[in-house]
Amino acid sequence: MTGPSPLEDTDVSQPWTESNQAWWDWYIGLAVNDEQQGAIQTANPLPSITVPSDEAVIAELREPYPLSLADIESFQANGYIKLKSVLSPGAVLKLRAVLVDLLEAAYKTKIDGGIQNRFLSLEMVWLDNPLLRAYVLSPRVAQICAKLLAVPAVRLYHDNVLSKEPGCGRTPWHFDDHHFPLDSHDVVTAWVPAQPTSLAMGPLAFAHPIDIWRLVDSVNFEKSTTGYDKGVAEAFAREQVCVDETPFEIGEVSFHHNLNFHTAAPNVTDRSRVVLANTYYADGARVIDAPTMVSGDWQKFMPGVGPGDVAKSKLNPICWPIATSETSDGAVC
Ligand SMILES: O=C(O)CCC(=O)C(=O)O
Ligand SMILES: [Fe+2]
Repeated sequence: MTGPSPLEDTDVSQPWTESNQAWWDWYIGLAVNDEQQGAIQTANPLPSITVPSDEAVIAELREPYPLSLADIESFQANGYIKLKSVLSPGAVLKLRAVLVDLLEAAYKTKIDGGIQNRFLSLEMVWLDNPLLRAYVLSPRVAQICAKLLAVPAVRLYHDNVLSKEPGCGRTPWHFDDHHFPLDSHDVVTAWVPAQPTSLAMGPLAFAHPIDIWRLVDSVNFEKSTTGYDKGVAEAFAREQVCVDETPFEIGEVSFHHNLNFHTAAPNVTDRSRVVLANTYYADGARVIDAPTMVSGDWQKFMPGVGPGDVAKSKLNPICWPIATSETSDGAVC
């Protein structure tokens, strides 16, 4: 059987023309996985607590988070930080319930064991759901992002509901600079797990410090093989790069820079690993001149914005600082 030549396989210049879900199906398939994955384990029960009202959660999502100078310095050195208690346990369980309902409706399956081995996604969920809008446009989360990046204002790029179903394999090594067609390095993703996330569920794992991307800059991206994931893993092993692969306790959220390299292990539990991953960027950033297929369905997230334009559509509200009538540019926040 003959596949594409190695040279053709590195050509990603064409745009992505399918859905965001098709993008994830393709992308997850680029990860190396062990032939024999361990047996599916029973996940610990979700904590049994009273879930707060919508109003209480919305108020919580506006409260400033006590971020320290050491947190900011750590993010800037390592390209990521994991922060505890960004959300209360009740706000996490409420998020999970809403996301599970949406996923079950969209995929006509039961989450937690209905579909096996897949990585399901949804995006733009904040547009139709007032509660999710509060999570995605959260001033608490966006202020953390602005402070970590040391920029005065951040906009939303997009939200992404990511559900790694039981039995789904690894997320390939990558940095998001490949994915987001922005000309800026002031870009950060808040990865918000919607349950406590054990090692067996495949928590996001981060290589550090931030500049280790240079070690793998010459590894060619291959669009139909596991070559890139393998090449990055081998280079990191050779150079003994440190990887932070630790569980997320309930309410813990990670923030990763678009130069940070990250991966995630398979989910070998019987519970879906549901996450809300929201990306924010410094106000003023532009779209790059030549987005690629790795940028996925980016135009959906910025209608009317073309290559080279300032990245500012009505779907990219400024989330921090909170808009006042004087500062509002008409975008919804
Ligand atoms: O959830 C995952 O496994 C991958 C997520 C990711 O790469 C991201 O949010 O940047
Ligand atoms: Fe990523």
